[in-house]
Amino acid sequence: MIKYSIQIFIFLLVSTGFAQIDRVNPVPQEVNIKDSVQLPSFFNIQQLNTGEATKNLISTYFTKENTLKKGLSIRVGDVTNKFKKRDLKKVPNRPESYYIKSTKNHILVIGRDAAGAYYGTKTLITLLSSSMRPLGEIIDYPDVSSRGVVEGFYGTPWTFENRMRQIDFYGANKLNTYIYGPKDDPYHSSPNWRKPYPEKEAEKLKKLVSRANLNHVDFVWAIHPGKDIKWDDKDRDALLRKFENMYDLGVRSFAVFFDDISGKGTDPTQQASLLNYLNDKFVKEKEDVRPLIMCPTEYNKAWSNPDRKYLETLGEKLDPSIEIMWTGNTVVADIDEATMDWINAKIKRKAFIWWNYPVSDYVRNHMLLGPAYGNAKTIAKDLSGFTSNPMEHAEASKIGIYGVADYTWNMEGYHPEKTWNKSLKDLMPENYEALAVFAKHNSDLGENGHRYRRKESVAFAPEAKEFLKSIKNKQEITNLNIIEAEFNEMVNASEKLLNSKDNPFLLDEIRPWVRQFKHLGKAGLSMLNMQKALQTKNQKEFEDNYNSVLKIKTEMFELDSKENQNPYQPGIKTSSLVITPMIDEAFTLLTSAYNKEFGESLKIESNFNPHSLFTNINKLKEQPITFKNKVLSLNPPLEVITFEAEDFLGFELEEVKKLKEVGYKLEPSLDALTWQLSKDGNTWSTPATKEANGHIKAFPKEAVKFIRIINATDTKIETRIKTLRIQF
Ligand code: LTM
Repeated sequence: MIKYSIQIFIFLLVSTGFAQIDRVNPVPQEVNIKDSVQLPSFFNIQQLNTGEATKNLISTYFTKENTLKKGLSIRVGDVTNKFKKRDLKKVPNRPESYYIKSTKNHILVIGRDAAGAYYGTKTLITLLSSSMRPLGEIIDYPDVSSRGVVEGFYGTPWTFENRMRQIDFYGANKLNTYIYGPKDDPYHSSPNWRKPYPEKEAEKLKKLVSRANLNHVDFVWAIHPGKDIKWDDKDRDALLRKFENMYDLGVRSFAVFFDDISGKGTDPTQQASLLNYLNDKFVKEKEDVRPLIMCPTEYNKAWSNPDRKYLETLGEKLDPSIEIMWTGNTVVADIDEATMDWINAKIKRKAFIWWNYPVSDYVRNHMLLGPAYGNAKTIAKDLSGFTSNPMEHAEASKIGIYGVADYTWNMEGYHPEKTWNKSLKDLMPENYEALAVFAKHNSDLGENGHRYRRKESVAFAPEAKEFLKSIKNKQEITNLNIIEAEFNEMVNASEKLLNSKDNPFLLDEIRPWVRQFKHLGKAGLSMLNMQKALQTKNQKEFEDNYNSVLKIKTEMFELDSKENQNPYQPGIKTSSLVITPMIDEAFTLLTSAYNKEFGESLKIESNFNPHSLFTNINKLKEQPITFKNKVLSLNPPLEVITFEAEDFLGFELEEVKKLKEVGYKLEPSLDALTWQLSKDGNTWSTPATKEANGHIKAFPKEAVKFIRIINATDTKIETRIKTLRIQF
């Protein structure tokens, strides 16, 4: 018995040491740990010429209290320092790599360079955060050279505090690139890109750059001048001057974005010549500025026009040192080998990936909290960088970014779900189980114009299907307990999160969605009670629960109408792939069954939208529309839309109907498109219009079935659609 207990004790000691390895993110390339020993109380740490960032990192763990000459010897350095030849040989010959050797008597951390020593130290500190210390070796290096985030979304840019926390998070997870390019920063885009930042903003950017340096993160400042750039010396000098301003704030990496623009700014020859000029007159002259990055106008395959030879022109004319960004086969896409082969051949270099995940600027009523998955594990050698475009919710985006850190460091060893679990523990160490319940049911985007979807409620989906099938076929429900447990879990997890003090930054962002999720769990429980009451033929019980579902639905509607009100996708949607439709469908089925059985006529609420989009423009065919409070509207796309002659966009109504008002608004403010109305889709009339605050309105007198705006001219119109709506 004693022998058995000792064995368990030894096993626990060793496994505690091993468990620390699992905490290291990203997963190291090669780990040879065979044993572990008790963590000593004192260390004798020597830092050999490895730079400011490592020094700072060391001071976070090794303090006066645990440092002593007689302590365990730890030597941290890079390959230029004095180490034994056989140890130096173990350091991979690649940038940012490191080697850790941990023996009973000492520990070595050797980086290939300053970044490698920094990452090695980071790993070491994680290994030392337990009562046991592993013995063995770690040989590690990143697969992708530029790894990180492009803050490139539309919507409210991250705050200074958000960004400081992000940069620390990148350092902690071995991401080395942060591209600053929020679409709605007026000094990044038109027309203010020409002006320097106001003093207060400049001061903040300066602090961000220093913080990035302390985390071995390359702070890349991007400019977006294409909406109104003139290809003349004046604007070229304005751009150079702006780069000089940013250089003075400490920025040493720059990008120029030409995405989502129309008109003169899209010319590839002019773009290449501007970039080459900046390369010659700025990058080369400064000597300490890293290679430029550019985002092309045709940044995905679906949008590339073979006749125009835009990408080929960039490929030929742009200096080979300049990186070119790429989002894949479409705007929002996962990347595979064929994607890389196609683009790399055109641009004559390795593309720099701009992955549009977990960005939610085109589905703003959703939270995207699932695992980061879908990209091929074999493309490391084909790309020059990989950055994730996040949500405007900085803290919540860390779930996806944590996955990107692991994927880009060690593609072969990447397991999305495993890393997702680790990320939840990292973000909410106390309440990660509650966070997991919330996150697993809040990962899909709902219907969207980009047709990009994510898995959601994966384990629960078959149960939901089975449940609905049983109700439909009036069979016994065999998985009632499982369904009930899930709804209870939703309510309990929400309560835990709403009362949690664990990561207030995250809670502030997700709170309205958690409240909605709790309502949904409760609606589910009341729906189950309807089912039970129907079985026992208890009419009162059924109607009480029916009313309870309606009451909760009203609360959900109010939350959806008050919180997160933006002009694009306002509101709060939760669990929209599996659980919400399941509860809605079950509610309808149970109410009809009840009405039939008891001869009642309880109303069956339905959010069904009987109207549809009516367009011949490919880019818009999947664009969602919303029907709410007697208003039918297009969820406006963010990108520039081209209306060729005769191209149209509008709605087809369920039946011929009388309308109060129709209106559209374009950016720039144009009345170039013409309203047309029709009863049958063949014969069209043009109503009189009125302009009000940039909206082109009409007040149809006749009832109609088709309503559209059309390019009735013979030249193409490139524009952004801000609003398209009809009011009944
Ligand atoms: O993706 C690129 C290159 N540009 C924009 C982004 O700013 C935006 O965040 C994403 C997602 O909506 N789509 C874009 O077109």
